[in-house]
Amino acid sequence: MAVDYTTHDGVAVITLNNPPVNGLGLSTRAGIVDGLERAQNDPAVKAIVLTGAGKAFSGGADITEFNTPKATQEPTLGTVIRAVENSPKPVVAAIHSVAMGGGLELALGAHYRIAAPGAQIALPEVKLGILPGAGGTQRLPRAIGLEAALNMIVSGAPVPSEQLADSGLFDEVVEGDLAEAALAFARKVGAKTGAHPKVRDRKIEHPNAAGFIQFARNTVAGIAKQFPAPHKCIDAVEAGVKNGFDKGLALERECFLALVQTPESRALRHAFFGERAASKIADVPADTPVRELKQVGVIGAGTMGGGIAMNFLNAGIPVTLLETKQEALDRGVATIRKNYEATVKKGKLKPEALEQRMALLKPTLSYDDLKDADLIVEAVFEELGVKEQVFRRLDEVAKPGAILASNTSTLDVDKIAAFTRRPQDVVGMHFFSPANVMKLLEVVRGKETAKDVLATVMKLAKKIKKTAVVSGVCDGFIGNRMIEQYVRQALFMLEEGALPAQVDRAIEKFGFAMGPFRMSDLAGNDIGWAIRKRRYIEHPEMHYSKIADRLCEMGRFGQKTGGGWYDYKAGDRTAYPSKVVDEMIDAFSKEANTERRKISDEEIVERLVFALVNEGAKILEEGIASKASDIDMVYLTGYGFPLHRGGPMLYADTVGLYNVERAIRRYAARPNGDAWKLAPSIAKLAAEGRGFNG
Ligand code: T1G
Repeated sequence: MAVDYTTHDGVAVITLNNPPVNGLGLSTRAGIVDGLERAQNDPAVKAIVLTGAGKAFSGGADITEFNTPKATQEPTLGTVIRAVENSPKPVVAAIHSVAMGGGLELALGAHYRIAAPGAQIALPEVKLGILPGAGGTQRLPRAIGLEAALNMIVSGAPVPSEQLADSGLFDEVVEGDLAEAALAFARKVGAKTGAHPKVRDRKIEHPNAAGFIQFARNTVAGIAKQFPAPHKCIDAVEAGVKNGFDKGLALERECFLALVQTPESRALRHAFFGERAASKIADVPADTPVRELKQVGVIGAGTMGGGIAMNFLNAGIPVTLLETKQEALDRGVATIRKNYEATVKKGKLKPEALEQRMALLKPTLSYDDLKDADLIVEAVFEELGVKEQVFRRLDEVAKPGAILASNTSTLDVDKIAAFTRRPQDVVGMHFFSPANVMKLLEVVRGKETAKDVLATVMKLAKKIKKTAVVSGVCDGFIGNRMIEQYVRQALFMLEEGALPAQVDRAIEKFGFAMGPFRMSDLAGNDIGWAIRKRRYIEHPEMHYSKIADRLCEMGRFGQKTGGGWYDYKAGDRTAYPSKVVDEMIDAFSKEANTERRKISDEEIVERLVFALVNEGAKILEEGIASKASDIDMVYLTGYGFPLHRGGPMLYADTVGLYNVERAIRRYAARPNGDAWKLAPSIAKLAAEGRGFNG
């Protein structure tokens, strides 16, 4: 049973013991009810303490049980909380570390609550696309007031327990030994006669509840366009304010059961678990010893090198930043300082923290200064010859056991490793620009990369707050290899009848942060041009529309040249549709003897997204990515894929691989259809009625 029961001089202690975070799964829920009954039936027991073993009081309902029979099997959490609340003997919840979601709702059912300082208190359900489903929308407003409760429920943000010390939530916030304090408190209340206080009996006081709730609705309307849950949170709280506890509870339950079935909630839960699953590598045991990582070297003080260096400085790790020329080095250091100053100006960084971080930065022109680094990340020019020089030099200078990482975005990490006598210490760490902002880090595993190197880099990624996803070695790894197929389709559609603004608008309506043409104008159309030129030589069989080359031949590289797919005005980043480009596109279709046709938004979205899905399926087939959720995490954290759709692979599951397959076969039979080689796994999974994510 995931619950322990002990007694101590008249106090029964029910301890949740369901690692890792005392999720309130079925066996835990049943264990609590059993413990309560044992306590009621023991005349020596005068009071009951409810507490959690390990690292949490409770992290809430066991979300691995969602959408399984266990989730709604009795005793449900509602039943458990009613049993706690209706216990004739007083129940004291003793909270440490984490009381979240159902865990906090359970504590709210107790008659008393005491907490250690520093505990994270939250109702984060909204971040999973649902709402508190065990009375949280009714009890929390009665415990801490309407405003504080609604803020916590709609944001899902944790609040430290000491901040709630005077909120009416806790009877005591105790320093020192929580267990002892809980026993003492229980003995005290156990000696009392008469009824014990229930949160549900308190009133929700507010001078203008209707006004505040309307204000909350207006706020949510602005920020939660794609997500239904925040609105339902307000509905449930409002029902309790207007119609009383029981009616509010009934609406809460109704909303919960509806929300847990929504694709948005499935997407958010998928992202929650996907983030955690990404850090696990099947053949690298979780307890693999990691290498010491006290200081880092970064080679290259350009945009990428500077951004990469900031990640380590932000985590308090000293960085030696190497450049070949003093003025490039000075420029790089100045840019890092400027970035921090901008953060200070926004009030997100204290001035003294800026100086602390800059003090950790050691600029140099000499490789010898890298000799003590535990990890060296190169971010030099994306050309194999340049990488070769750097890695041969590192092989001489770096200490034994130093991890040598390349930030390459397209080159072969195995070839780079072969420039050294220590390929086992070489790994790819592909950051995304701006490197100090984007969460995604592709960790590229060479065929000889050592397991402890991977374990060390994955642990470091957590420390620098990156979502690290392991990729095998192939051209473009996971993200860029897929985006190449996405861009191919975008270009074909221009040839066939669409215009840049229409394509961007359609995919941005689907939820992408930025469409392919606005994105290309931002990144620089010349970058894609260089890759295509390489592609034409290495893969002449890969048919590309040459329309983007025509744009580059016009010198229209994007924002940096004042014009790309769109026109731009000085100092204004707005993308204005360009007459010149539209005419070029028209002319291009004529030269290609392509009869331009109207292309629907639906076709645009299908061809762009299924191009990602199809390539993602091949990446899984080849073992470049180990799981579909890894591919989704790459797209959610590095490519602006809409979170409410859960990533390309989950989206394909939502559409149904049967339908994805039919669409791909349809496009394969049309002009430019040679770009569509259906991934065999899509047909196989579709035939079995399965998806990528089970
Ligand atoms: N259920 C199942 N597993 C969970 C879990 C949960 N609620 N929370 C965490 N885990 C797993 C996680 O997958 C990971 O597993 C391990 O615990 C450590 O997590 C009715 C219905 C609690 C603050 O949304 O915010 O209650 O990878 O790496 O950084 O109203 O986990 O080790 O195998 O994040 O110390 C509401 C979600 C549920 C809380 C701990 N509760 N969890 O952070 O560890 S819905 C939540 C967190 C609900 C009721 C409704 C964090 C944490 P593995 P971790 P951490």
